[in-house]
Amino acid sequence: MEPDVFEPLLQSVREFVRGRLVPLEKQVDEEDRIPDELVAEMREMGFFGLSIPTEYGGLGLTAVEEARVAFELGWTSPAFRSVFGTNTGIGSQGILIDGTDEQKRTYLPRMASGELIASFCLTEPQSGSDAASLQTRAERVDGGYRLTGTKRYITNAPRAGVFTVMARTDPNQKGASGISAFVVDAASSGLSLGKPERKLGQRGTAVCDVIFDSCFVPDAALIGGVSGKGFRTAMKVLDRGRLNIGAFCVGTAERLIDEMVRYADARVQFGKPISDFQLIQAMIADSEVEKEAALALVLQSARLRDDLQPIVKAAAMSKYYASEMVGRVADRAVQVFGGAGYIAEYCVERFYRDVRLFRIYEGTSQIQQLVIAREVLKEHRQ
Ligand code: COS
Repeated sequence: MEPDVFEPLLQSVREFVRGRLVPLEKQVDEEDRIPDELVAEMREMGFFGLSIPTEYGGLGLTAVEEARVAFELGWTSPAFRSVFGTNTGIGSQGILIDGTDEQKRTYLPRMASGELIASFCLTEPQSGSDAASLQTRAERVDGGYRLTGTKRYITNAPRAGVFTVMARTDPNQKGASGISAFVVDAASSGLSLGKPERKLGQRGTAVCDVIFDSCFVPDAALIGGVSGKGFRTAMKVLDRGRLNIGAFCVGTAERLIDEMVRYADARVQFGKPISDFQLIQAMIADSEVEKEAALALVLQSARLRDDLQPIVKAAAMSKYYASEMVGRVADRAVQVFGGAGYIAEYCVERFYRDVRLFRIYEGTSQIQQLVIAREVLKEHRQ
């Protein structure tokens, strides 16, 4: 995007986040739902199509531009982003990266407009970090496949109109090669949803099981029209998703530092604002340094992606470092607030709960470490 188009867009996102979303954070946390009128406003702002190419009706942002938008969005509760985050991320990317032209034309424009919510089904009750061990079956039948199995903790499933589903098409291949990816309509017969989960944080984000009971999907639903490639599709989708989570964490850390500083300036103990005390300053300094380091890492990784370079290691490093970083920053924010930090009246209590998930979903910190180490070992052995 031209800077004279992108910069005003970024400014309008910032104003919407700070003026419209921040005042609703507490309500969303308490009611565990996003107001409908807000979803309509997000559609108007183009949020659902941030990363979807313009030819399919999206804004077609580059990875760097998307990261900069995520820095702004990270300023507020992650529940708001979850409304459209699967459309710009893991719900649409399988089709975008590996889908056929027809699949792209059929789904992406409606995802970009927000008319259709997309969601991503990889995790299962017995398959989390070991994604290649998934057990959901896709049996070949006349004209298509029948899917049977349960997908667990699926973000946005209660709102979704379509799912990207990873299922095993070759029961003789126990690992990654036997897995294929499908686009499955939420209205398909044999597809049902579990009850919405109650969670530690990120209230307002909708999460539940997606259950397939001999659910028929036509041949046209196979992503890319080829079987056995679904695991790789899922991994490519996650590479991109991880980069985005890293960016979002940077924005949240910025917000937490802002909260910390404002509180420390206002709170008086021992006759002066606690921001005058060096032990408080140390927490602010450490948070700022780590946030800036994460920001640099995320932007560098996004540039690699824009240059069409491999981002497996860069995306894993961004998510790993930024999610751990924001966990530490949230912890310090609670500490600076003292007793108030533990009270729900203050937003740091909520952010402390919300950021915990960043170290888990789209690959735990331990999986990121494993991915990073594998890549480093490969590079050095070469
Ligand atoms: N991009 C493209 N292809 C990839 C890839 C990537 N990022 N990562 C792996 N692959 C390919 C590999 O090249 C390999 O292909 P070949 O058999 O042709 O060589 C295949 O996929 C299997 O990869 P690998 O052997 O690395 O699989 P593992 O079972 O060892 O698993 C991890 C790899 C652990 C990294 C993977 O299962 C993972 O990311 N787990 C976490 C899952 C997750 O993030 N879940 C979150 C829920 S979704 S919100």
